[in-house]
Amino acid sequence: MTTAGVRIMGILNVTPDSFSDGGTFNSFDLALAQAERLIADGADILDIGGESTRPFAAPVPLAEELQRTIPVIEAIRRRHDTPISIDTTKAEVARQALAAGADIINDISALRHDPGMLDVVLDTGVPVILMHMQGTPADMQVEPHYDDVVAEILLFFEERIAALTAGGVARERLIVDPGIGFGKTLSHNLSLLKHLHRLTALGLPVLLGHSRKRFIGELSGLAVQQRDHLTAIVSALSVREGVSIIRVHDVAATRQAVRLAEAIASAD
Ligand code: 8Y7
Repeated sequence: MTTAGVRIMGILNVTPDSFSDGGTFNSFDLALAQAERLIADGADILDIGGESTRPFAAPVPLAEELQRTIPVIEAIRRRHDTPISIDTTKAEVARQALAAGADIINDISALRHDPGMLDVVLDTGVPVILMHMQGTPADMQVEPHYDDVVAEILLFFEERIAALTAGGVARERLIVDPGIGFGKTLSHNLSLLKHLHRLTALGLPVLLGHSRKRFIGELSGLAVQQRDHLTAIVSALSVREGVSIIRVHDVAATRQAVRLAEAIASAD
């Protein structure tokens, strides 16, 4: 089996709500320092987001999201060539982020939230990550239900891919992501991880975003800051399932896990 070229996306959250002074100056410096760390650890892509997408999170106003993300993208781009993805569901944020030097759109709504997003994709031709989510961040963890989670997510992507290619988007620009934790119970998440290879049948790169997520806490009892070693194990397993991009907080541990999984996969 070949696993060549698995890429690691380092997570850069710019969400000042976690700081007591609420100041964006503080979050700007912290974000830049974190970006330097992710790049030094070997991130292939930086995913920059200014919109909290945790379950039950309140939406972030446009001006606030722009103020959080655009200066950080500009500052990173002045210093580094590392590809940047903009984690947003808003067309205006995506447009300004791309103008500031971002290269990829990471839209957790799979281009369903903002009708203007399609034009941004058509105008710029950048790659787009389409993530599956049942519901919205505000209600997604209220009794998620599927008859067959893998089949339904495959169908969701077939429909999204058909709609977007009919709208003029090149199929080769699309990346699919099952959206671990977005409107899924523990057993839904585990089924998706077990059958991840079935998503590769779409013929598009698959991205996995499992880092430190609640399903790991549910299985282990570990707090969020203590989940990086279990995240790395899931990363190694996902390499065997054929994923192309792994979205994580701890890039250094992921790099080691991917190298190990690739070495085993390429043995005689
Ligand atoms: C994902 C994501 C988050 C994911 C993609 C977290 C922004 C929650 N998760 N984007 N974003 N896939 N594509 O815990 O799984 O990181 S936010």
